[in-house]
Formats: sequence, C-alpha cells, structure tokens
Amino acid sequence: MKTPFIVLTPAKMRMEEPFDQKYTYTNGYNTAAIVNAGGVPVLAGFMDEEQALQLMERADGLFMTGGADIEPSLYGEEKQPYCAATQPERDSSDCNLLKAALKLKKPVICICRGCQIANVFLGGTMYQDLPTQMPGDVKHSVYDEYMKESTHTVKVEEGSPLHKLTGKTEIGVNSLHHQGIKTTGKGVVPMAWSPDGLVESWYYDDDTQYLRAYQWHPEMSADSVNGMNIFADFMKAVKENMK
Ligand SMILES: [Mn+2]
Repeated sequence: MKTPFIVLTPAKMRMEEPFDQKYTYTNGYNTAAIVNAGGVPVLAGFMDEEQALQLMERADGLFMTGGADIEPSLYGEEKQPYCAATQPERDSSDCNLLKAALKLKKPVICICRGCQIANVFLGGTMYQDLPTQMPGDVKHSVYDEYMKESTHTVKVEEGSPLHKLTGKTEIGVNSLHHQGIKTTGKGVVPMAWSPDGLVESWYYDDDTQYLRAYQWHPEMSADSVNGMNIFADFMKAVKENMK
C-alpha cells in the first residue's frame, strides 16, 4: 500500500514591513504527528472550492489544524471586542477543504480551531471568548510551559469512539483555546466535556465518514492525553479507506 498523503490546513502569518509578505505555515507538532503515525504531511495553500476538490482527490486524509479565531459572521454573530483577529481567507479555505473531504469520504481529524470550524461548517455556533461569556474555574487558555501537560480533565461518553480508544471515562487534556463550541451543528455528536460542560470532543454521525474532533492538542502531548493513540486511530481509518 502507498504511504498515505495527509493534507494539513495552513495557518497564516503576516510579517511586518519591509518583509510585508503573507506566509502560510504549520507548526512542527502537526507535521510530526502525521509522520510518526506513518503518513506524509502535505501543507495546503488557501484553496478555492475547485482547488480544494482537486487536492483532496489526490490525498488520503485531511488534518484540520489549530490556529486563529473564527470569523463570527460565519455563525451569524457580530464580532465582539473580545474576539481576537480572524483570518477570513483561512476560514473559507478550511471550509472548502472540509467540504471536499466529506464529498469524497476521506477521513478527517480536527484539532482545536479545526474542531471549532468543522462544527461551524455544520451549522454550529461558538463562544467568542470563554473567560467573558462562560466564566468559571476551568482554565482553558494555558499557553505556558505547561501546554504539553494535562491542565483539566474531560469526561468521556461511555461507548463513544473516544471511550473505545482510551478505555477511560475520564482523561486529562491540555488546553490552549479561548473560544469554544456553544451549540453543536448537524451531525455533531459530543463525546467529551470539560468539567464546566464545554464540548471538548465530538464525532460525525455518519458510519461511512470518519471525522473526529478534539478541542485539545494530542499532537503536543503524546504521553499525557493518549496523544499518539488519537493519530494512530486516524491513520488506521485512512488506510482502511484506501483499500
Ligand atoms: Mn479546554
């Protein structure tokens, strides 16, 4: 069997003058997670609908990576001051790639922003800022030296794909997000929640389509949150789909 090619959604970085260029990039955790799971990472550009379809036809799976806040107009809200900078170009490209993957039945793994934009694509909505809109004891934005560690727990739905994968009804996860899922979209089935009730993982309600979404970052934390299991499970689905 050929080695699976996995498309990664790119992030956008804008350099200051005189290096006033737009860069698309992804971080090394993302590429390493795919390499370690036995795939070849392929970084996309910002794709229109036809380009996304062309790319996904040649690829074997899609990794919706983490990144910037989502443009609130996509879920019918006005942008509030506590929403950070958005990248409409990326929002549109992410949705085009996801649409193509679903059309072609290619397996999809969604991490952090990926988990959020896939939910929005399916008609769900977002908290624009958790500390403002859902204040509580659970710290979801931990971007320090502890980002690879578990900073809060999630309760795992019994019998769900995540439960079958981990064998646990509670696991510790890292947390590097200030936005979160408010309402779920069509076909979004939650399978893990943080102690404050936020949906932290979901799967797509379609037996013929592998789509798993995680609000945390298993690619950064191979040990503490069953990180590599999550990517190995994705790659297993990719290989089965290639047969
Ligand atoms: Mn969290």
